[in-house]
Amino acid sequence: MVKNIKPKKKNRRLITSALPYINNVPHLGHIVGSHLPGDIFARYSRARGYETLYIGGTDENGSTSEIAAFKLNVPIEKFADKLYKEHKKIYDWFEISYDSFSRTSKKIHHETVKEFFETINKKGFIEKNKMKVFYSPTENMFLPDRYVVGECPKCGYPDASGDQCEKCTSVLDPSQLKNPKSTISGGKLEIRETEHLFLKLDSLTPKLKKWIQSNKYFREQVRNLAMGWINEGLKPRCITRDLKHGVKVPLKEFKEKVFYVWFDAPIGYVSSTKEITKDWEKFWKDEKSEVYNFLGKDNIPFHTIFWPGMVIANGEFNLPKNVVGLQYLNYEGQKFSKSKGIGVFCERLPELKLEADVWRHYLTQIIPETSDSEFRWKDFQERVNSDLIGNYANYVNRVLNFIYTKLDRKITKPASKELQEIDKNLLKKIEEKRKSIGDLMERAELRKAYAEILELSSEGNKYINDSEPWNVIKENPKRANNIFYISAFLLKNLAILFAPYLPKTSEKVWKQLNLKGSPSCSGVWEEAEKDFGKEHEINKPELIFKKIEDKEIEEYRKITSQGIDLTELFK
Ligand code: B3M
Ligand code: ZN
Repeated sequence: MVKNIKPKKKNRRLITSALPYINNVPHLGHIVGSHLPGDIFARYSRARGYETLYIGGTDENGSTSEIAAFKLNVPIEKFADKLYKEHKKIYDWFEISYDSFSRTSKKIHHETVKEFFETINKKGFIEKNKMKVFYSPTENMFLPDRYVVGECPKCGYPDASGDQCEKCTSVLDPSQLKNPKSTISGGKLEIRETEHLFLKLDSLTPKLKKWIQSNKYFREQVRNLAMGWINEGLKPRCITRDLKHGVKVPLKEFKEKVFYVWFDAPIGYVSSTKEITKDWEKFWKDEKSEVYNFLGKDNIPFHTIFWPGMVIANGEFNLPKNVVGLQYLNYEGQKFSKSKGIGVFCERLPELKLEADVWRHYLTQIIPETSDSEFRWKDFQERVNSDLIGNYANYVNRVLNFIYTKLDRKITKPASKELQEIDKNLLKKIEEKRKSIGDLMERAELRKAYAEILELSSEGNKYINDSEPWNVIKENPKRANNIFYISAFLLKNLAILFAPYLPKTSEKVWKQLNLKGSPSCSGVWEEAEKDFGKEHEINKPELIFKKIEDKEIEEYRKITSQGIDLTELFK
């Protein structure tokens, strides 16, 4: 019925979402800021037949987790075990389809970091140098990164931490902060000089610059941010810290130090891959393999400068094909804050008894792809009731119910000469949309692609309205059959196109259509062009979603604004 799309030889894809720190349980901002877009892209890549691995894990080293455990007076290992489970539970609930979700506390990771470092060191990209670091007389220790807060020298934000200002995303050295204080005692700090290891980013600049400038896929903001750093002039960056907790530096004179968390964490992508397949090198080093990173705004400098710098210095790994940097999500015009009860805290979501797909549907539409975006309950309700239910679920019901009740659950393939103009137009539109949606997905423009899929679903509703099958069937049952053969063909296409976004819903539609296999299986896009054959019977239709009422929204808001206090987890 529709022209064949030629299958082409597919590359391999390795997709990552930023490894979350485990100092807290994730909120919706974390989900839309990397896990959900990474997941949608991974599911899409599988559907297109790419040999795909979707890689994640928890970032457990460095001062962030150390401080969180310290504040609760819980040993770091116990703390990390618990928080890992809480994170994993939430990503599973959201149907985030990680092929590997590892931990940077694992032995395999420590070994991988050591090897990676040794290669860079051998190649001459590491140097020793002195660095000014904060020393706290009260605690009698050096205080790196998140142990120090102060004023950002670039934008004046008063709560910048030692390694980065969260507000303007500037990467800092702790000694650059103005009015620095200890986050533990609030006490004043002294500056002392100690010896550290540095990655020679300055000498990696030409290659980094070439990679950034020649990358066709980067979004404007990502490229501009990265070029901003290059233009400012890259300096050697310190990769060691005076901490106990982390990956030990494999050099005698540095054995009291650990690696800076942003040195070991990205290598976590590699160790997490290693953990699940002996073929990990195929995914990382083969030229037919593409790496995609999904991450939040504050992680952009690390994924466009620091980690690619490490990759270039190492010389054996592929540079990412796209670094998909997402902006921030706000909540009803404010910043998420667990302590102030502002936001939606994921650990409470299962209590609402709404399916994950309802959330995925709304969250997709507010992925902060090009600018910061807003979560609004009113908007949530409207978009679920109008787009998901009024448009898509309505289409599903109309098609399946008509076939089941009026056509004795059967559809028969129309002969080509029976096709009317209106049918041919719809078939053409399906083909065109599949192409444009595919193009958007390739560039990871997931929000736009989703809007196009919803539009295609509207086209389906319009087609049914315009062809008036409820009248037609009285005089011409054969014509009614033809209308629904084509409507069901569109529904099958929608199930495939929606599957990366609404995986469970697509499974249901697939079953009700009585199709074999799954709308999420590898290479399923090739199936989209195939019709149902000469004759096809569907299964009994079932309602897929329920409208959200005003009073429910109020209840949801109340429940989800109260995140679980971490102390509760350790009682
Ligand atoms: N853990 C930052 C964050 O959670 C950091 C990402 C690491 S990705 C290699 O936002
Ligand atoms: Zn700043």
